[in-house]
Amino acid sequence: QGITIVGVPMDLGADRRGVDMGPSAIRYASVQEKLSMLGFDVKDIGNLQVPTPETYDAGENQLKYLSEITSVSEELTQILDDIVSDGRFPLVLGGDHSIAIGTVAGVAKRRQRLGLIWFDAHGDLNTADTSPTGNIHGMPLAVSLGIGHPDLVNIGGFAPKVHPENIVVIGARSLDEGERQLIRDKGIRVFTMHDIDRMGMGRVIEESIAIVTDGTDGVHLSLDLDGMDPKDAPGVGTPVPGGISYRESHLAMEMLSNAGILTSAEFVEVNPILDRKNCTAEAAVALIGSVFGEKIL
Ligand code: DIR
Ligand code: MN
Ligand code: MN
Ligand code: MN
Repeated sequence: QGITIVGVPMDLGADRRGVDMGPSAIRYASVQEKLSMLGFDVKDIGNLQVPTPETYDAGENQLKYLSEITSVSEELTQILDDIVSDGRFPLVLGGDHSIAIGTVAGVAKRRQRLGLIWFDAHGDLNTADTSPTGNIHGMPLAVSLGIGHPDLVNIGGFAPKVHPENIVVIGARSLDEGERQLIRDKGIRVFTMHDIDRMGMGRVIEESIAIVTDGTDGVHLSLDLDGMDPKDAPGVGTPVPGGISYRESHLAMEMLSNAGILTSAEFVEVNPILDRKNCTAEAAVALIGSVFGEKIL
């Protein structure tokens, strides 16, 4: 199968500069070589053009850079839709997690029902009303559910992109009060670090696969590197201790690969300025290897 890589050097959705260099850092860690070695036909179409924060006014405090993020998201939606139409697997490199608004819109466009795996320390379920920061990278999962500012919710011309019963969040350990409320109201299955400790990652992924494949015709993986423990992935803007270990994260990817359910993926929030010798980008590429079938034996 063919894989098309697209980079989104977005850093308008988060407070820390440097995450715009994430796509370069992941490419430098040899993502294309890894996938070619695994036997895939890989095409890298380069980066989207993203406005530089210094050039623009952040605008409304509770939705910083709303108009810039909206226009990049619309463009990304179109590009993703084209990749899916070509029958290729889209692999998106971020950039902060606000890019998921466009990625999810693009991969949901031609599907009846999309399953969604959200690997993250955070819920990304805030709205302008509940966000403690006004940063849009804390909002993409809510937006994909059709909750939030209409400009974001209606990207791609349809809403919602996903239904609560086909979503799992894996690795949560930092949730804001409004996010907890939304999780309860919508009945979203959140596997917190507590659940991962108690159940083991193996069972978490078995249950996750059942949820995201129930009545769906595609599954997207949105992987925020801050879901991993900061000891293994220090190059992220909002690290939270007590995360998913290096091996647990690989077990998750290996099981998803064996199940053969994924139809698109994105790896976000890699910030090489905050990193230790590019090890977070290297962890991302190792995880990408596992997603695409790399085996130990
Ligand atoms: C926080 C942080 N909940 C916010 N979110 C992050 O700003 O909404 N998401 N870092 O990945
Ligand atoms: Mn910024
Ligand atoms: Mn996130
Ligand atoms: Mn996060």
